[in-house]
Amino acid sequence: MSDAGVEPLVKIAQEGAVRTITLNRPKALNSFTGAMHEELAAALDAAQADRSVRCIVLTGAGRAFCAGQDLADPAVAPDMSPGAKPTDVGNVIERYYKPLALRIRAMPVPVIAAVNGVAAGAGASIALACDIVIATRSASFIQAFSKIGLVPDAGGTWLLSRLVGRANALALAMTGDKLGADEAQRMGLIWRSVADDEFAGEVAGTAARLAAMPTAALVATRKVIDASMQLDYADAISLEGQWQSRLSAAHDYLEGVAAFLAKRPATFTDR
Ligand code: T3D
Repeated sequence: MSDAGVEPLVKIAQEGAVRTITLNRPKALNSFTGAMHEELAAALDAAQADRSVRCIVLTGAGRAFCAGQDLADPAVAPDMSPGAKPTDVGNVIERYYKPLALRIRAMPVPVIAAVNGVAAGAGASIALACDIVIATRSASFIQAFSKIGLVPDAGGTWLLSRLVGRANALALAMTGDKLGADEAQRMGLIWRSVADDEFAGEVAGTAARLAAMPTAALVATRKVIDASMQLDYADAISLEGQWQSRLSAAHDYLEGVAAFLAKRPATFTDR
């Protein structure tokens, strides 16, 4: 679908220390084109560089979060003409989705996926790459890849099996069945499914709460939890200790302890 002469493909808004980035191709269910990838990368660059940002919310405009790759994008759509060279989808993954997924997991602030509607294909993988996934009850997650002859990508295989175990991961990926938000929460795929009329408040409240917390420690928590998946128990404890050495020399630890002892709210500033 052409986006010529229309609104930005990614909208940016800020409230307090919370930066909301909205995928904005609602007519195509916010599916990814190369151009939308470029705008999203720029939005993440800007959020990373702006020290007033202490939490990012990634969401979608309209009724979907994101339907994955735009299958009609001329840059990636298969050329159906006889004898045409196949489109190498692997190149698209390397060029766009891998940097995006890695980027989200390395952001210097917590990232919330506010899944406002269907998250399909790479759209689901990108939502699951975020630190905390909150979905509206009517939202759903679809491993759409098998229906078009592909494997889950953009980190999908890695994330799915770790989040919900091999049995659930394989069944979701092979069937491509729609998984409702309540069931996704029950399975451990996401943090929380909330009633549609409470969704905006829940997302805003969680984001504001995280933004007021010790950002550097939250990001270190992500790093240690991710790293610990590859470590044995003893090495994970050592890694935790290394981070405690680093964090306990920083402002936020001293402030957190001082505030606790003085029975006052803490003001965290590290990022
Ligand atoms: O190059 C590569 O392939 C790289 C690989 C990337 C990884 C992937 O993400 S592969 C998976 C790609 N995504 C899909 O296969 C999902 C395709 N979409 C759907 O299955 C359905 O749209 C949904 C289940 C997500 C939602 O269904 P429904 O009935 O609520 O909506 P709809 O009517 O199907 O879609 C509404 C419109 O959005 C429609 O356009 P129209 O007819 O109103 O002009 C539909 O074509 C468009 N749309 C939805 N998904 C995509 C899309 N257009 C392009 N690409 C899409 N992925």
